[in-house]
Amino acid sequence: MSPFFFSYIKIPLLTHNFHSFSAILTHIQTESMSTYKLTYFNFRGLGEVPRLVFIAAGQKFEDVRYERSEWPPHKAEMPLGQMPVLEFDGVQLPQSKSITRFLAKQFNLAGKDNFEQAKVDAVVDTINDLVAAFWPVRHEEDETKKQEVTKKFFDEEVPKHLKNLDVLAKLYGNGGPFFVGNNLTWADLFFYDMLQNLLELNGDCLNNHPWLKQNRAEVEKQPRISEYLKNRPKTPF
Ligand SMILES: N[C@@H](CCC(=O)N[C@@H](CS)C(=O)NCC(=O)O)C(=O)O
Repeated sequence: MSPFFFSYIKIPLLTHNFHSFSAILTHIQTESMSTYKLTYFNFRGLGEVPRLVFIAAGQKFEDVRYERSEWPPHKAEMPLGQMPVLEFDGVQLPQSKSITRFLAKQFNLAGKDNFEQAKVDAVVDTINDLVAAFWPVRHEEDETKKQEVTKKFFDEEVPKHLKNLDVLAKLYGNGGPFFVGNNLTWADLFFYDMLQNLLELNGDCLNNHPWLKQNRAEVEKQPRISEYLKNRPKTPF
């Protein structure tokens, strides 16, 4: 936007509601100039949900992806020696959930008000419980033990956590296809991505959860997401 645009539009502000209008202008100015760079490995992992937030919002961002072999010299560049890291207007922010929550708030994918945001967070924390239960499956190296923990996970853990998510969807979804308030939020994106890991191991795991299955279908249907899913790098996790 040219500087002329702002000097032109500021003239009537002197006689109108200066404070709110100038706040909007500041927001427009800041937003139009903001830059976003997300650095992570070249897989979905903890980087994919923030990527999906950018995509769903139609927000341009620099998607920097390191291969494992490229990582060691970059570790010291990151505040906590880990990724993902978001660089927002030149300042680094670590921690995947903090990054995603910030981006979701920036682009109105975090819930419309404070309480909706808390509902979204409750869904996110419930998905995190499922992620924590998945940890032993993901990290077991011994093939025989891996089969045992995987079976136990799908028999005992998954039904419990999916049931919890069904409960929250019923409480907060207003009868619609999204977890909170009839709108897509980052809770839907997080669930979409997490479930991909589970569905790759057991394609039937959502069969007793039609609402959750439909929720993923609705995410996939979002035009920008659907385009991105077709074109993103194919990675094992
Ligand atoms: N709590 C952090 C964990 C970050 C993390 O564990 N990142 C891993 C990749 S998934 C990493 O950077 N590993 C490389 C290293 O530690 O050198 C988050 O949620 O962002």
